[in-house]
Amino acid sequence: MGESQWVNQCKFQIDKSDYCKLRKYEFLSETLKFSKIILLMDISNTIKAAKRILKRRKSLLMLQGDFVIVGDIHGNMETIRKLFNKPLEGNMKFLFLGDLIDRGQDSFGVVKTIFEKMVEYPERIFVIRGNHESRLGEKSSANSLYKELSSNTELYEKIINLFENLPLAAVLNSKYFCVHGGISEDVRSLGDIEKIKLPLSLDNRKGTAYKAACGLLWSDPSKSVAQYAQSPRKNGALFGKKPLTEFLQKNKLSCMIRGHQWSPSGFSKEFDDNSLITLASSENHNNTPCLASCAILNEVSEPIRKIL
Ligand SMILES: [Mn+2]
Repeated sequence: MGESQWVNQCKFQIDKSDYCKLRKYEFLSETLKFSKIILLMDISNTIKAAKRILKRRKSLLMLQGDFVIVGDIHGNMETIRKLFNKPLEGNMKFLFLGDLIDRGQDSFGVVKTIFEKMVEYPERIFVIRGNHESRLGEKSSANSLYKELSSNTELYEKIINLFENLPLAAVLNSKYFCVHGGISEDVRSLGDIEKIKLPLSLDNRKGTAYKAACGLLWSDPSKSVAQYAQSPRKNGALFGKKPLTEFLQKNKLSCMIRGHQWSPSGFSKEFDDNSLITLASSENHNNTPCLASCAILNEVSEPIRKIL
C-alpha cells in the first residue's frame, strides 16, 4: 500500500466514524431540544396556573388547619425531596416562609416543584414571599436562579412576575403570625399588611408599600435592641422584644414564626421564650454542616419542631 493510499483510507475511516457519531449526536440533540421544549411548555403552564391561584389570595393570608411550616430552602432540592417524598397525607397544609431560591444548587428545581404542588393542591400549598423572591440574585456572586436561567431570560422574567404576586405574611389558626423577616416601624398592625396591594414589584425602591414590604421581608429580631434599630442588612429593621410583644398583643396573636436567618440546628428562639421562632430548612446550607428544621402546627397544639 502506497503512503497516500494509506492516509486516504485512514481519513475515510475517521470520517466514517465521525459521521456516525455526528448522526448519533444530532439525534440526541434533537431529543434534548424536544424535551427542553416540553419542559418549558410544562413550566409555562404551571406558572400561568399558579398565578391564577395567587391572584385569588391577598397580601395577608388567613388560614386554618394543620400545617408544616418551612423556613428558607435556598435552592436545596434535598429539602423538597424530604417534604414531598410521598403523596401528601391527610389534610396537612404546607406554608413556605420564602427564600426558596439562590445560594443552593437547584433554585429552578425548588420553584418548579413547589408551584407544581400548589397547582395540584391549591388548598394545601401556600407560599409567602422572602427577600430573595425578587431580583436580588441578579447581583449575587453565588449560585442564583438568575444564573441558572441565564440562557432563558424570558422564563426568568415570568418567575419574577409570579413572585410579585406572592402574599407577604400569613396568620395561622388566628394565633400564629408567619412572615419571612419580621416587623418594622412601617408595619404595626395586620391592617398595614392588608393595605399592601399585589402584585408588588420591589424594583422601584420607593413608596409606602415598598417600605412596609421591606420591613416584612428583611427585618430581624434582636435582644440588644429596645425598640427598632437600623439593620446591618441595609433593608428592613432590627426589632426588639417590646415592639414584638406590642404587635402580637394588638393583633391578638401569640407567636411570630419566621425564616431569613441561618442557625446550626435550623431552629432558634431569639428571645428565649415562645414569642418568636426562626426556622431554617436547608440542610448543610452553603456546605456548612447544619440541620434543616420545619415546624408542625396542629390546630389544637403549639408548634413542634421537626428535623427534616
Ligand atoms: Mn431572607
